[in-house]
Amino acid sequence: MNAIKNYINGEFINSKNDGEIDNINPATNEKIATIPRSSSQDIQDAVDACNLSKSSWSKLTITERAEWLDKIADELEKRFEDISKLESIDTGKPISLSRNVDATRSVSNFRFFADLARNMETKQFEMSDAINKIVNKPVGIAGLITPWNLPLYLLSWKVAPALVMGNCVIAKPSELTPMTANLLAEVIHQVGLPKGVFNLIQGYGNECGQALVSHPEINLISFTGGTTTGKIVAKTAAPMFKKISLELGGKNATIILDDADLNLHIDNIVRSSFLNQGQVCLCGSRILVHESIYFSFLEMFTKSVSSMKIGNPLNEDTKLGSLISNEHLEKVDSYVKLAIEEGGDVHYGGQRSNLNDDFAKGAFYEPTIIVNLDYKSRTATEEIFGPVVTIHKFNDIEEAIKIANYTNYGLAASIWTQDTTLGEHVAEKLDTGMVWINCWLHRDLRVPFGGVKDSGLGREGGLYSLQFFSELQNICTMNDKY
Ligand code: TXE
Repeated sequence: MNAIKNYINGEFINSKNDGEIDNINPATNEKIATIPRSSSQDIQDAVDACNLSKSSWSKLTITERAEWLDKIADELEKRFEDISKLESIDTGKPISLSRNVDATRSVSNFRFFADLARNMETKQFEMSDAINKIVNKPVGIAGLITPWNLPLYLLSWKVAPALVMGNCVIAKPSELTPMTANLLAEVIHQVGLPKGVFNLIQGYGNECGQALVSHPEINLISFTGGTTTGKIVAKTAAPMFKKISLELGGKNATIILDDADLNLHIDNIVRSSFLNQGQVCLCGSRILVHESIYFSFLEMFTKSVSSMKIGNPLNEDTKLGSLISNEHLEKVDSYVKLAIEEGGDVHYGGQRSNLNDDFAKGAFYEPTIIVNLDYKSRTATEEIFGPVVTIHKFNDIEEAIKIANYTNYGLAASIWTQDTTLGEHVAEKLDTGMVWINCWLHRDLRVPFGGVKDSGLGREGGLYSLQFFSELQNICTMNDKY
């Protein structure tokens, strides 16, 4: 049994209270590890470790810190297959996905931010009689809280910019997916990052997570997770004036205009709905189709969905693995039942998948298509975060925009049309942080990433991350000859 520990001040140690939490493989429902059930005492130890190291770490140049990110990336790359397999076992996602998305992006996140920071220009504003120099100073101690859907992908997305901008880090991954965060700590230990600069605390969100957010010496919180929890985090951090970034839930629209090239795009549209079993905040869970192509779209979409193989996440040809847990499966299934109560029809799927042998107890759920549902219904406006899409007709562009905006979320959307000028016009009318046209999850790491309304606060990505993970100081110097 894998006994995962915390990583504090350069040491792998148990929680002070010796509490433990079981870690389950959701595809088999078997216990695969234990993790510490950390508390505020462990958070205090991590804060003490940061206080011992933050002065020397912040005194390094940005180039020296970028070199540390490169060392971490190189060592992570050596463990590429470990990351892929652990992520698949811990989350239930297909190994092809954990390889191509999770492991690949975890390595590239460190490389990307190392290069970006190295080449960051210092800003100056000249006046007739003075010069203004803007300095990026470290914020101090960064609390990074991450969810279970893309564990190392999202943790590395925060750790890399936080470190390179001179902060010390206390990371708190989801209690459901501790394994690749632990691997990152092993890699960081292996490369010899100065102790206390990176610390990892495992445990429940409402225990050590809450203690992290409320600790007075932690200056910044970067949170990715559910909207409900995001509100709790914001309420705790706001009166302490901590820097905060919240990347929360989504209920994203996929808008199919009447001229969309379905033969070209149908598989990518299916991917945008069901990647990671629909457990990606960017997934398109509401598909809006122009009425003139509704039935031809529905036929092509259903055919493509039904061809996806669901099963053992470690099989190379598996397209759909298990959900994160049986508890989450029950939540997803409750929304399918709600959809029927709200007048919808299950056009495809709609129940737990019956697999045999080792996977009989796994959290497998059929990809589900719901039709004839009012776009104002709860099922069509609340985040389900599973392999469930609702499909709605629209008559014209204005109606499509109205339906797309009819949700409390505002994270992302995709628009499929051969008229990209029209597509960009529609995009600007959507209340979201991000829009893809004729593509989805096509990522340039330099762009701002985040949402509006219940999808969160702030932007990370590229220079937006470097700015978030630093305090700006302006130094205005009068020239002495004036
Ligand atoms: O998220 P939580 P969960 C959505 C999705 C999902 C829902 C809940 O709808 O069903 O969120 O998922 C920590 N103080 N997304 O339970 O609870 C927790 O330990 C501090 C969308 O995973 O938000 C974990 O590390 N921390 C999302 C992290 O917060 C707390 C991806 C996220 O947990 C805490 C995942 C507290 N009081 C879920 N309570 C996305 N945007 O991608 C919990 N945590």
